[in-house]
Amino acid sequence: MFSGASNMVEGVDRAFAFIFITAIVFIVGITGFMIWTVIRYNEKRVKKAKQFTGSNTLEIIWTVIPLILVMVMFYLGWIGFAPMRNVPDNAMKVKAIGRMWEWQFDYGDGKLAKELVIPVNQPVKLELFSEDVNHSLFIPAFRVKEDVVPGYDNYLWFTPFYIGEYEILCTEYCGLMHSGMTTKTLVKSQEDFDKWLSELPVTGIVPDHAGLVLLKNTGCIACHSLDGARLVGPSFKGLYGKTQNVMANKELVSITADDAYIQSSLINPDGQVVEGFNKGLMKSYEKELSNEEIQKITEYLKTLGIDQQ
Ligand SMILES: [Cu+2]
Repeated sequence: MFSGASNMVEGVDRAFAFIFITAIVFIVGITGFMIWTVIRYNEKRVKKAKQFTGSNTLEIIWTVIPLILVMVMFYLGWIGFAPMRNVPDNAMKVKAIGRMWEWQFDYGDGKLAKELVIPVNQPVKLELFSEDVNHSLFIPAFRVKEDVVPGYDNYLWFTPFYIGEYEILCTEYCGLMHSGMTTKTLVKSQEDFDKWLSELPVTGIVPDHAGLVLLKNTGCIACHSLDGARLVGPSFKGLYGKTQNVMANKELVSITADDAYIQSSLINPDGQVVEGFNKGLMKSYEKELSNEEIQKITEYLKTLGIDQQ
C-alpha cells in the first residue's frame, strides 16, 4: 500500500496516513455535530434550555478513545522512526556537507560531487556536516530529513529502490539564498555508479594513508626515508617484498621483507638488522603499536614496495 522510492517510505507514510485520516474523521465529525446541534437546538425548535451536569460514560469515552488513538500514533511513529537510526553494516558511506548555499558530497580520496550519486538497492549512509549554520537535508521522495548542524555529527540512511532523479532540498532557513540550496540525487545501476565514481576527478584533499599517519606520528620517518634516501635506517621505498641480507644471531642471512619481517622488525629491531646498518639504534615499538596499527603500516609499505616502482 505504501511502497515508494526508498525503504523509509512505508513507515513514514503509514504514520502520516493514520494521523491524517484520524484528523479528517475528527474535523468532519466535530464540525458536523456542531452544525447539527445548532440546527436541532435552535431557539425556534427548543424554547427552553435544559440544564444537566456530569456524565461518567461521556468522560470515559472521551478519555479512552483519544488515549488509544494517540498510543496508536506513537506506535506507528515509533516503528517508522526506529529503523532510521539503525544503519546496516553494509551501508555505503558518503559525507554530505552543507554550506551557505550549496550541498557537496564527499566520496573519500578527494572525490567531491555537487549531486548525490548512489547505486540502486544499496543502503547509503549520509554523514551530515555543516560548515557554517544550521541546514537540513531533505529528500522528499525517500522520506528522509535530518538537521545538519555545525559541531554535531548527524546522519541519515536509506535504500533507494528505483533508478531515477530525485530532489534534495534544504529545509532549515539558512540565510538569503536558502531557497536556492537544492540539488539532485541520481540513483544509478551499480555498474553506472562504479563508472561514474571512477571517472569523478579528484578535486579535494586526499587524506594520508592511515599507515603513513602512523609512521609520521610514531617518528619512524625521522630515521627511514620514504624516497630511497639513506638515513639512520634503511629507506621504506621499495622495502616491501625486497630480498635482503640481515644480521640475525651474528649470522648473515637472506630474508624477504614480508608482513612477518615488518612485524618482527618493529617488535625486536635488533633481531634482524639490515646489512650495512647499525644495531642498537632503534627501540622496540611493541608497547606503542597494536597489531592492527602494524598491519596498517604494512599496508602502507606495500604501496612503496618493489612492485610499485
Ligand atoms: Cu541550508
